[in-house]
Amino acid sequence: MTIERTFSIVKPNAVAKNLIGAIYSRFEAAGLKIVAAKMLHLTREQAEGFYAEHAERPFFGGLVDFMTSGPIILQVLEGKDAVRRHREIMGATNPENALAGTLRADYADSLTENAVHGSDSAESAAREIAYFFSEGEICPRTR
Ligand code: RTP
Ligand code: MG
Repeated sequence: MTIERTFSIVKPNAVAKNLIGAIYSRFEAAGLKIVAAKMLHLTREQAEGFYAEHAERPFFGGLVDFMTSGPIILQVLEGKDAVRRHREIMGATNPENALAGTLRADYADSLTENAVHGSDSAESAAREIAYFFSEGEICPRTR
C-alpha cells in the first residue's frame, strides 16, 4: 500500500467543545501525518458546494446549517491506507452505530453533529482536498 492522502474536517460542534487537540492526537497516534491545516467559518455557498453530492437529500439544509454554525478545522492527512484508516478512527456516521473508542462514539452529539468528516474514497479525497487547499498549502513530510 502506497502513501495516500485524505481530507478531514473537525466539525463545528467539536471545535466548540475544545476538542481540536484531542482529535489531532488520535490522528497522530494512528500514524496519520497532518500535512496541511487551516481554520475557516464556511459560508453557505462553500458548504453547499462541498456537500453538493447530498443536495437532493432531506438532511441537506440541516447539514449546511450545522456546517456554517461556527468555525471548523480542515486538514489533509497523509499515511499508508489513509482514507480507510481515517474512516476507521472516525467510526460510523451515526454515533449510535459507532464502535467504542472511535471519534464519533466519543465526540458526536447526534447524527448530524457527528464531530468529524473524512473522505470516503481516494477520488473523493482528491476532489475535497482541491476544494479547500492549493498544492502550495500542502507540506509533504521529508522527515
Ligand atoms: P462525512 O461525509 O461527514 O465524513 O460523513 P459520512 O461520509 O459518514 O456520511 P455522509 O453520508 O457523507 O453524510 C454527510 C454528513 O451529513 C450528515 N448526515 N445527516 N440527518 C441525517 O439523516 C444525516 N445523514 C447524514 C452527517 O453530518 C454526515 O456526516
Ligand atoms: Mg461522506
